[in-house]
Amino acid sequence: MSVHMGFRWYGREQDRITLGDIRQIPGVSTIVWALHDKMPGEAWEPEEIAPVVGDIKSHGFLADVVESVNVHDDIKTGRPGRDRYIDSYIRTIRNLASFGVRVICYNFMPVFDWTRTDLFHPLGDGSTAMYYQKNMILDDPKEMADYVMSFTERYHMTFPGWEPERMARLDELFEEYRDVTREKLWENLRYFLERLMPVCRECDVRMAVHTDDPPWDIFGLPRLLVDEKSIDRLLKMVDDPHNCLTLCAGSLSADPGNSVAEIARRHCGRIAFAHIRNVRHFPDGDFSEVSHRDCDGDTGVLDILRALHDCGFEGCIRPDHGRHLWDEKPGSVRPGYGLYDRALGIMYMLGAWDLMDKEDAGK
Ligand code: DNO
Repeated sequence: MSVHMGFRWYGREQDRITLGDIRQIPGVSTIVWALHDKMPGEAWEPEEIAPVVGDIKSHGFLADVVESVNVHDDIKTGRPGRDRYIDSYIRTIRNLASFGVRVICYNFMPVFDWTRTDLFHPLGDGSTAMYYQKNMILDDPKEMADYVMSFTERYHMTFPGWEPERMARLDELFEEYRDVTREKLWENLRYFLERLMPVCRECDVRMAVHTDDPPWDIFGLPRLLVDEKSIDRLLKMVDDPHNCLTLCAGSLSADPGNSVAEIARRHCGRIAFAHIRNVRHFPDGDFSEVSHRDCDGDTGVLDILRALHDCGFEGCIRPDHGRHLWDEKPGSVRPGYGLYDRALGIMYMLGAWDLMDKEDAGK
């Protein structure tokens, strides 16, 4: 069963890694891409999509998975402006579909996307990785936002979900989310998906919501997609095969109570996209990202791959954050998205997958 292996690429302007570099990693069929200079809420136009898809295809890759089309805060908070932004989201879906895009990853996290307290934490072997120190994420979101944004300022590197324009109005954003309880956020997600589904059916595009990272509330903001129960709720709430999940192994497994392999088995048909990475837990709730190798962390990478393989998963799998190795230093690498460790992660996953294929063939 051939595996559909992806690699996230930030585009010619924003990534030092080239499509030619990625070509040299065995087994990559799909470039996971986005128009990284678009603000949430802006429609992606055909003339902007065409050159990127053309570039990707001319290197022999598929361009059928997009990560992410970010969702405007008015949609998440349910403010009156939301319909206008949903209309422009729908326009983006249609435009992407016309270029063969079949999976759109997005998230529904309030204010912040992924959250870490150290982007280059030493691992003891000379490499660094992203790290989350729980007691630093308590009351003051500013400190953490300033830390992440200091990389943007110093190295002119913007991170999806951490748009400087949004971070500059952090107080206002927190104010907008003040009355958005967990139930309201669920309701707003339902409203958004119900408006999208007819277009997704028509264009055969699967919306794949990313699980929340980390999978718990931060700074008093509710987070929805955190465990098996909440994923059940999402998929039942809008029970359409185009309402799907991005199974992010590392996000879910930051909570030791989650079994990602079980979630994969339970919902295989509704997982449109899988992110595989590994985290190591510490007793105080801190966690560190580590190599993709199963025994280096607590995620259960091999069990997850086994679960996906057993259920005939045919969606795209990509290595997720990697460590920063060798010459990858702040400024020269996008945190979590260096070349080397993700390439190693791919080889590890392909090794496991090929072996499972071989075992099955011999049965
Ligand atoms: C982090 C990523 C996330 C993801 C978004 C999806 O590296 O996994 O930023 O792309 O949450 O919208």
